[in-house]
Amino acid sequence: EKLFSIPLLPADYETYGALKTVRRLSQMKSLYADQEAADRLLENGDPVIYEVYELPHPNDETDLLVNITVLYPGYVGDEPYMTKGHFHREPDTAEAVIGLSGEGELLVQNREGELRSLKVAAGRISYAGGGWAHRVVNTGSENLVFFAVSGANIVHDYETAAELNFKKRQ
Ligand code: M6P
Ligand code: ZN
Repeated sequence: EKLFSIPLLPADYETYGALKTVRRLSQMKSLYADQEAADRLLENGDPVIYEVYELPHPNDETDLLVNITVLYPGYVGDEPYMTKGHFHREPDTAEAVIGLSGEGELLVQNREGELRSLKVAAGRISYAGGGWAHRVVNTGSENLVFFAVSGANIVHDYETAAELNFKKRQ
């Protein structure tokens, strides 16, 4: 449906038919610096790191991707939980992150290796223009819930972003 008005809440997204993707530690283990700490966590289960709620949409350049993500609080060693992080494949378009609750950072790194950190909090917008790989880190002790908007025709490039190894610096 190309016209809608719904609350910015995961439950309302689900009622509206959102696809929920659950990301567990085992699916992104190699991205964390402390592999032994990750192995220890995995011995006691496979923690959910984050959940993405994506409304059904056409992959059309005239539409927008309007996701809500719930990023849980926690650490792998001394590294806070984070999303996988990605570039957008060409055309490398922008993305905006609007905090709904909790606090964290939008970590971005470009292809020249420049690393920047932008604050994510309720009522703030953080904007990553094209060419910046982006990931969100939960630096707080509560769920970090954020809304992200990008072009609906983006293709996630996780491989190039993983090579950057962009991290929350302590
Ligand atoms: C935000 C957007 C999505 C992304 C999600 C999880 O909602 O950036 O496009 O899928 O975060 O991030 P990632 O794909 O890097 O795991
Ligand atoms: Zn993106």
